Amino acid sequence: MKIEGVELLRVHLPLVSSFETSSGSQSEKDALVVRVVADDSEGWGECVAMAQPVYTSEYVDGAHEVIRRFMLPRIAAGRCTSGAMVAPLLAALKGHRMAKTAVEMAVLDAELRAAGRSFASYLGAERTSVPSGVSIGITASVAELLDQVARYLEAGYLRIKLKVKPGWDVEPVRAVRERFGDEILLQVDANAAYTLGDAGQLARLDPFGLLLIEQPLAEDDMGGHAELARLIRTPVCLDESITSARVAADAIALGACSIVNIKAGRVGGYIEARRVHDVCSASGVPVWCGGMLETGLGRAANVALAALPGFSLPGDTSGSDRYFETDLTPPFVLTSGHLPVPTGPGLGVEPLEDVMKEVTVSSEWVSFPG
Ligand code: OSB
Ligand code: MG
Repeated sequence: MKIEGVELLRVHLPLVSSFETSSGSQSEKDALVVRVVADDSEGWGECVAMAQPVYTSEYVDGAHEVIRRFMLPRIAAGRCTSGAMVAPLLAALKGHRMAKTAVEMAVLDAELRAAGRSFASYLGAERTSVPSGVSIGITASVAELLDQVARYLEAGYLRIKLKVKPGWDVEPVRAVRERFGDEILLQVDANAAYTLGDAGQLARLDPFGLLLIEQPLAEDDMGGHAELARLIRTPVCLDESITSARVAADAIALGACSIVNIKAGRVGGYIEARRVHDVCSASGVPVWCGGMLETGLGRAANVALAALPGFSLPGDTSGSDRYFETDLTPPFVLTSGHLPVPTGPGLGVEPLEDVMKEVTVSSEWVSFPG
């Protein structure tokens, strides 16, 4: 495979409903799509960086800039011919893991399409479908939250995740348990909105039998999470804090988490995500696949990742219609609460040409020297 050039596209997709977390509200998906064109193939990547640096430090305009200015020249100069070469070629660049992931994903897709091999097979997936959970944003009222939970349970979602923040935690959790019972799989995600001083308040969630609490404290507060884990009964799961397989191993050794949310974009690639999975599996730590409101491109890769054997909890791998009226790709549709793992070469899905044309707001072509 010889890469001839890379197209960087920006697509704007309205969300079916705005998504509110402890760090703000979002009503549109602004995605950076990377299209690698090789002599014998083509590949697609999606950058999950959000419009603003409120989840992690990356943001989509910054990712676009760092890919164009620093990453593509290294990929070109390094005569990159495989997905596995991307991370080593970009290793001298610090951080920017979501940007790196998008480049790796596109190169890997091109490589695998040419080889007739699926992402799932490459990553070592063992399942043909994955159980789906749904992440529900903070709502204006408890009544509205209960309506949403009812709708998603009816649609077949196997696990509910509620976004929480100080002032919106025990009350919504209690309301959901009272209305839908103790049987439903329920977890919460704080997106780092608490401090260790809130341990008493977080312990008030103990009676509700939550699967886990995700990222209660700051990204860099490993010690705090370890201390908190000793003070509450709800298992602590880390999201933002887990930036690599090495960090995952340290977090587990420290007792900062007993469950890990894996997002490829957050750890710098699907290959590193597999390493996080391997590290956690070796320690008996369950993992699940997080999400970043991906289009069908990122969703296809996530579903393949979530089919690895250590992903023993339902992920934030929801159907396309939970996010978009019209997805970039043919939609992912839930069947009995599961999404099918694509089996075709590479991602197994491609953007729909007419949809792409409709939602693309800019594109640029970066030609690689012959
Ligand atoms: O913290 O898991 C998170 C979305 C954007 C950024 C961070 C998070 C999320 C979600 C939604 O919870 C997951 C999804 O459905 O894609
Ligand atoms: Mg999270």
